Amino acid sequence: MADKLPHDAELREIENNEWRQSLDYVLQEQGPDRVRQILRQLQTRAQEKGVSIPFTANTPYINTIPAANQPVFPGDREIERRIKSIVRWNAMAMVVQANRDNPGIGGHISTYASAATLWEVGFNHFWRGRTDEFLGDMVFFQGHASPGVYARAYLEGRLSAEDLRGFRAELRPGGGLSSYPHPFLMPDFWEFPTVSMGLTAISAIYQARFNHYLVDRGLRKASGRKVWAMLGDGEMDEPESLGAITLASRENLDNLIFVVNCNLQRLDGPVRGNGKIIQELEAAFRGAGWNVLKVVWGSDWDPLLEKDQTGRLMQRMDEVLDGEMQRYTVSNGAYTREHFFGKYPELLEIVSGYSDDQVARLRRGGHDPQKVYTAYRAAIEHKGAPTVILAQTIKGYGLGEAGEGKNITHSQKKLNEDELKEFRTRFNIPISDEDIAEAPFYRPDEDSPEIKYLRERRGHLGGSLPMRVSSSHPMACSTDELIREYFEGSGDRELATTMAYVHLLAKLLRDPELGKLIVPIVPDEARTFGMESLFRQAGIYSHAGQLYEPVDKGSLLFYNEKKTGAILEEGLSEAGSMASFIAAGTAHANNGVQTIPFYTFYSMFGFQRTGDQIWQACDSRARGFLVGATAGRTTLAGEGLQHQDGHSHVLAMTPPRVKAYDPAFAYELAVIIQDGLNRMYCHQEDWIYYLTVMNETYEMPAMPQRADIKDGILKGMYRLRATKRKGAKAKLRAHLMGSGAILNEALKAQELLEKEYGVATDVWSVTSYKELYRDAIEVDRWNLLHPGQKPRTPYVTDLLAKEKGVFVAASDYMKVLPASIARWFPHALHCLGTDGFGRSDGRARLRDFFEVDHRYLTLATLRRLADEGQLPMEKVEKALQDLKIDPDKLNPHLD
Ligand SMILES: Cc1ncc(C[n+]2csc(CCOP(=O)(O)OP(=O)(O)O)c2C)c(N)n1
Ligand SMILES: [Mg+2]
Repeated sequence: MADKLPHDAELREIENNEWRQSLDYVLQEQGPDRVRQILRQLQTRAQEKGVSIPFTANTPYINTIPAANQPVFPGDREIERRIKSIVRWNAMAMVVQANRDNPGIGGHISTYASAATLWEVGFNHFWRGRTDEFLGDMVFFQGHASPGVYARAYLEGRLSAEDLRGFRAELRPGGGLSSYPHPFLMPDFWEFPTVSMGLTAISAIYQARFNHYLVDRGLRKASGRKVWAMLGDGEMDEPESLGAITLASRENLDNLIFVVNCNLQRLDGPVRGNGKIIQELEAAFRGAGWNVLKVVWGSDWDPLLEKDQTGRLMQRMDEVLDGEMQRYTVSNGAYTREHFFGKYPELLEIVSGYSDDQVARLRRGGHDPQKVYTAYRAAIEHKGAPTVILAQTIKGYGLGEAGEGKNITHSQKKLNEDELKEFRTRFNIPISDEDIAEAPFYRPDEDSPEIKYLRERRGHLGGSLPMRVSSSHPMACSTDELIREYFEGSGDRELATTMAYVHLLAKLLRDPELGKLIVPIVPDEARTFGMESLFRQAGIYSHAGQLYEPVDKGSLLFYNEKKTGAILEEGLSEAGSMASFIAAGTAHANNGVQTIPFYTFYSMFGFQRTGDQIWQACDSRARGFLVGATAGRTTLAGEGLQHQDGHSHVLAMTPPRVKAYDPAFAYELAVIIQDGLNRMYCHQEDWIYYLTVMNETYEMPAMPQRADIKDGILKGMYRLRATKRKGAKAKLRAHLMGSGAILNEALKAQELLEKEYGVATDVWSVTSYKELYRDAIEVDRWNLLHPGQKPRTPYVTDLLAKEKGVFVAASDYMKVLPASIARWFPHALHCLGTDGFGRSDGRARLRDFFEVDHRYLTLATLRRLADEGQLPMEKVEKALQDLKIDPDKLNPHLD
């Protein structure tokens, strides 16, 4: 309603004051809970009377914890500021030196410059190191701010100046420091690879949940460890950053703390120039049930807020856009006075006693140790929910003209002499004008107050971090009995490899030694793979237990949630499941216990969908089994284009620490899983085993009684069934290589070739093209580098050395897979495969469409024989007709 008379406005102001004073009184007399109660009551009352209160998940744009509630800062502010300045200098100098020695080598200055206070308060007061009794807090450091971690490790005496000079020069003699946190490259130092933006947040959430899981399963004692994720505000745009936050609140993960460094910039420019990233994130996290702590303004703003009787300053803070805040950073105090405070006369009034310099120096919350300490303390004390701290900072803080707050600052790698001087002077680093151009590192003496203080603080917190220690104990290798039954075959019972796998997994879970370490992980797909039998046996993990009676309680395989459950049923989240796989697969290092993850997923949604996390798992040195189920482009019938996986084995070629197998029979599967257990858990090798299993049922044969079989399975190929034709009957010779379910097509083709076409045919089972390829390139490399020595031969070449005839390979994956090893065959290899998009249809028609069934294997064999001049081409033409192959059919590669 518009004001009718001037005194209406006055009356309203009096009324406002009365309400405010009442609130102040209640707060003072009865505390915040009572205030909350009354406000809720008033809200309900208003709603009853038909007054709708618009929903807002936001609080005003001020610090969540008011100055009056701040704890006393326990440290020595002055010494901590000195230490921070020195870390800042060295972090900057590392990048400058690296780019001077090797122009264009890259690195980041501005990110750590903005995060320094957020990290130093953590290092000095919160982040606990690893001791004999306590495994330490887990800190995920924002990847491209790594120079800050290295620079601190230098002051702590963990790295030398020479080490710092090796930043981004890992291949120099003696090695160097990796650009980003890579446990694979620095296994004693980095714990969590973080630089693929977005993966940090989801990894930290599932890690925090996994830490509870270990306690609930009795594998570790509760210790109060915290998981800290230091994130960038631009990084929060990645779907994985926010995609799992409801899990953290649903699981009450009060052991988890996110710190988002809101420097309002990403790589190209502002994160939200036209809005406010802190408010946007606040709403998202509050909506998800997190404890949100905003650290927006530094202490210098407190007296201004106190003076702000009318609420105008708060209003202005709410209004101001991030793009404008960034503008104030690059402008002087007069500009900020005019444009920020100048919008309302009463604001100009409250800074009237401030010089322009003072206005310019009004600090952002994330650069104020008191404010940061206050938030961190509240975060570690908060119970029942995870906490996110949203701290406003300035990107490139301290770089001045060289980039502070500028849009180019992310890419700033060099500072000229004047800029170095300015930086040195601003942070008071004792480096002379003569030396400045070199940007030398600076470390105070061992007995200086700074080094003593820093050591005392880290000593108090249990030692340095990050620090990676692989500390679990090797297991005994005694699985022979367990897997023996799979060597015997299934008789006339038809099984799918998925069934054999689930059967074996169930046995492993029952094993007295291994069972407690097995972590079955599955997205919302257990029933698809026939894994529901494990629900009852192993239980589905739920910290809360099962608070309801499941609808299928009466059935044998009821939905069985329990606190000690082993299965991580992650719902429909392959990304979440991968994050759990990494947490379980790295427990040997990060939790001192060797859990064994078996992550079973729809194979199409593995390497294709979460390939970056699989890469991250390898970098993390995770160990475990990835099991792509319902695999094979033509074996998974009906599902069509987005489900039928005919390329995961090609993608599995890419991560160096992945072994990939495409077994056809239960005994092959068992041999491979046993090898995985032996290597990873008995011999402590860092591997990930990828296995594809299928849902086509057939009789599982017994393992041939030959000494070379196991070795062949693991090396990637063995002769499964040799021809019975000998002598004159074996003039025409062929070898068929089959894998997975397509191996059965090769066996069928063998019969056809032998009976109908008189070709003596051997069938070989290829369990792993990747293993064959890896071995062959190793041998090639060795030969190249050792010209004076007797050349070695690859396994596949040795195996086929005496074989005559033609060679044809077929799998349910792309042709490039067998083609990858073709050049080590004694003769040309004809490759069949499933390049192209899948179709929804039955197996027989799919195999015809993709040209991988026994008919095509037969045709390809005859064609090769004709090409070699051993058969007239007319025979091939005739066979094409006999086999009912239509040469004008759709082309699966393109159609
Ligand atoms: C998935 C992914 N995409 C792109 C990059 C390249 N990259 C590195 S840092 C960065 C910007 C990060 O901005 P922000 O999260 O705000 O961090 P800041 O440096 O501002 O602290 C980009 C795009 C990456 N590391 N990961
Ligand atoms: Mg940023």
